[in-house]
Amino acid sequence: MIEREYNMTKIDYSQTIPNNVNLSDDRRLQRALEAWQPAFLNWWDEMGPVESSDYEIFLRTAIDVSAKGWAHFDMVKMPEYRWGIFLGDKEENRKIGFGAHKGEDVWQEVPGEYRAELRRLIVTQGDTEPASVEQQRILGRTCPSLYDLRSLFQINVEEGRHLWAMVYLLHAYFGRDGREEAEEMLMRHSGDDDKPRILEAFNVPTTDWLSFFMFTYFQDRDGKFQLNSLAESGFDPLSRTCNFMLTEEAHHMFVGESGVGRVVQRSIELIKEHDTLDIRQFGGIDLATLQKWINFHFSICLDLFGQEKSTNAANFYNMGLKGRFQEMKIDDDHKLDNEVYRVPEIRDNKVMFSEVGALTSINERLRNDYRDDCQRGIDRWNKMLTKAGIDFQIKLPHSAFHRNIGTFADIYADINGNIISKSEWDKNVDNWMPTTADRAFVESLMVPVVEVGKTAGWISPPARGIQGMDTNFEYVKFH
Ligand code: BYC
Repeated sequence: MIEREYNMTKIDYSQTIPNNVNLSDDRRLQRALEAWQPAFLNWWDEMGPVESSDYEIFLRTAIDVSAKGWAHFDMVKMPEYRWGIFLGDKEENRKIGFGAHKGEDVWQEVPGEYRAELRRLIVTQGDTEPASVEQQRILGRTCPSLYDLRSLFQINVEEGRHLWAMVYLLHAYFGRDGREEAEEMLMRHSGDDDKPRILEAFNVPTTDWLSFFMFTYFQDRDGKFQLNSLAESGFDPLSRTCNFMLTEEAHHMFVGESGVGRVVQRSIELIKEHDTLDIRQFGGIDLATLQKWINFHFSICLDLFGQEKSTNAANFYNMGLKGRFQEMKIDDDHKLDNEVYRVPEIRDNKVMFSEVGALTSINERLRNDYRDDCQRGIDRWNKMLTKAGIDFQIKLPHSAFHRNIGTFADIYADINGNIISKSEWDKNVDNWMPTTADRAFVESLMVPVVEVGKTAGWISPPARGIQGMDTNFEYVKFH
C-alpha cells in the first residue's frame, strides 16, 4: 500500500491533473485518473453547458486550499478550466467524533467492514454533481445578464470539480469497483429513462432561471447539509474533501439567495409602479408564481433527506461514516443510544408526532435543520415586502406537502399540512404548484440579455459585481 502524504495546501498546477495530494507519487492512481480524464471531458462536451466551449469567462479557480487566498480569478474557457483534486488541510490527531468508534483515531484508509456503506455514500454524493450540470445545461441560452451567465458557469465548473473529488476517493480507496463506479458516474444521466441519476430531485430539468435560483437556494442547500454531515466522517479523506467542497458551496447558495432576492426586488418595483399584484402584464414575476416555485423546489428537496426513520442513516452514524450537521457543536454523548427525537407520523388522518430513537431519526433531524436554514431567506424576502408596504408574505409549505419519500409519500396534504383526499388535491393543485401555463409564462420571460451591464426586466440588476469588478464588467466574452 502506498503511503499517501497530504500536508501541502498549495496546488500543483504543473501536472496534467492539478492536485495537492502528491498524485505523481502514486503512478498507478495517476494513470487511472488520467485515463478517466478524457471520459470526463467528453461527458462535459456532450452533457455540459450547451454552445459554450469558446466563451471566455471570468472564473474563480482554486490555487490554495487554505482558508485565505485560495481563489484566483481569470478569463478562462470552460473546457480549459483546470479540474483537479484538492483536499482540505489535515487536522493532526483528529479523532472520530461520534458513533461506536467515538474517540478512536480517524481512518486514513477505508475500514474493511464498512466498505460497502462508505462506497454507497460517496457514489450518491458524487452522482448529484454531474447531475446538476446536466440539469442546467441549456440555461446559458437565456441568461438575464452576463453577470448571471458567469455565475451559472462558475457553479457548473465547480460541480464538475466536486465530481472529480468523489471520483478521486473512489479510485484511490476502492480499487476496481471504485473505478467502475467512477465510470458509471458519466453513464447515468439526469432524467434518463433507462439510467437516471440516483436521487429524484436530480432528474428534474432546470430550464428557466427562476428555477435555477430556486435550485441554488434550495437544492445546493441540501448539499451544504449533506456535505457538512459527511465532513464529520471518521474516514478522513472524505472529511477533508467535503470541507473544501463546502467553501465553494457557499457561493452557490449566495447565487440562489441573491437571485431570488433580486426577483422579489423587481416584483416590488413593478407592484408599486402599477399599484397591482398582477404584474405579469408588465413583464414581472408575480408573487403567487414565486410562491408556487418555492412550493415545488422546497418539497422535492425535502425528499433528498431520505425517510424519517432510517436504519441506513442509523448505521452510517453508528459506524462513524456520516454525522449530524455540526456534530461537534451539539452537546450530547454523540452516541445517541438512549436519546429520542420527534418524528412525524399520520394518526387519525392527521400529522402527529411521536418520539423514536435519535439514531433512527438522523435523517429527520437533518431535514429539520435544513428547513430552519431555508426559513432564513424567506424571512429576509418577507422583510423586503413588509418594508415596501406590500400585503403578501411568502412561506415554506408544510413538510407533508407534495412528498414522494417517507411518511408522507402515500398521502395528499395541502400547504398547511392538512391531509386531504385525492380529489381535493386535484381540485387545488393548480393553486399550489406551477402549471403548464405558469411555466410557459416564465419561459416567455427568458429572453437572453448579453449586452454588457444590462439586465432582463423581470429581475433587478446585481447589487455589486464579482471580485471588486463593476457590474458593467464583461464577465463573459463570446467569440
Ligand atoms: N430519491 O433509508 P433511507 C449536493 C432511497 S446534494 C430516491 O431513508 P438513506 C448537490 C434510499 O436510497 C447532497 N431514492 O435512505 C446539490 C433507500 O434505498 P434502498 C447529496 C431515495 O440512505 C446541488 C431507500 O430510499 N448528498 O451535493 O438514509 C448541486 C430508503 O431510504 C431518496 C447526499 O445525499 C431520494 N431522494 O437516505 C450539486 C449524501 N431518498 O436502500 C450537488 C449521501 C432515499 O431501499 N447520501 N431514497 O435501495 C445519503 O446520505 C443518503 O443516501 C440519503 C438517503 C440521505 C440521500
